[in-house]
Amino acid sequence: MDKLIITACICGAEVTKEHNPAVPYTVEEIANEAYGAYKAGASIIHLHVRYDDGTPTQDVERFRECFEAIRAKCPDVIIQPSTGGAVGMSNDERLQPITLMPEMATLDCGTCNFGGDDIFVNTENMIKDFGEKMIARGIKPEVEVFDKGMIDMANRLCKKGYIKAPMHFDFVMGVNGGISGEPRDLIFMKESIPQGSTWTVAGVGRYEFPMAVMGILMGGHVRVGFEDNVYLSKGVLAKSNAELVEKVVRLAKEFGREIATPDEAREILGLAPRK
Ligand code: KMH
Ligand code: ZN
Repeated sequence: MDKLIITACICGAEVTKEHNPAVPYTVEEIANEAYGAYKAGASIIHLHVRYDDGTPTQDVERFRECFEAIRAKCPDVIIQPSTGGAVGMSNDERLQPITLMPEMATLDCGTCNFGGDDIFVNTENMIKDFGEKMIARGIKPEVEVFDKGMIDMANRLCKKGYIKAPMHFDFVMGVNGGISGEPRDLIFMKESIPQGSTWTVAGVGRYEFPMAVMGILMGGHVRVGFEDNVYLSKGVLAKSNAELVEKVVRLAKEFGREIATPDEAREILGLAPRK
């Protein structure tokens, strides 16, 4: 089995300091949270950024500042900006961070309800456009899927050349509007991707650690962080993203799975070696 790649989704666009005061907003807070997660064992930072008041933004200059601040503290970590941004953002707004030529970026492969009246829009043409733009820049997409139908969409678009094989999937499970995070759901998702793909699982809320354990056991990879869940255990807020990563590292060790460094993650994912 490959070593375990841990992705830390440190900030997100929806979670706020009201949910957990440790959610980072400022560039310094974001860099510190990224550094803590990296020291704990994360090799990928899935990055959303905020203005100082907590408003989510896809502003390229804010991303640039955060990239620089993170790289100053953890030069080898893989930074994976979001192209999902926040519900309601335009395509151009969402795509801004890919102009910074990151190694990876998210590619959300379908539209879904996102709680209440919110709809996270990703039409087929949007996915094709985002996919083509990533191919043109040599960016490896992290194919985010919130339901099984989105895997089917990614598979179709891969065959048509909008996404390069082998794909790397992120099964986001437990969003209010997507697939839930039961073991049978993860088995179904994993069995629906093409042979040779890699995958990670992001369990949302109470699904975070059960899905992490399943991911560790099934040979996948794991995403944790405040974007998905703010609790270390039932009713106990995590003090930092690092605490969530540390818990995954402990679980992985219990099951004999070693943790990948960023360079090992690059190799597993087929990214170019760091210069
Ligand atoms: N904030 C969500 C609406 C991504 O990063 O690509 C979308 C999201 C997905 O977080
Ligand atoms: Zn995200």
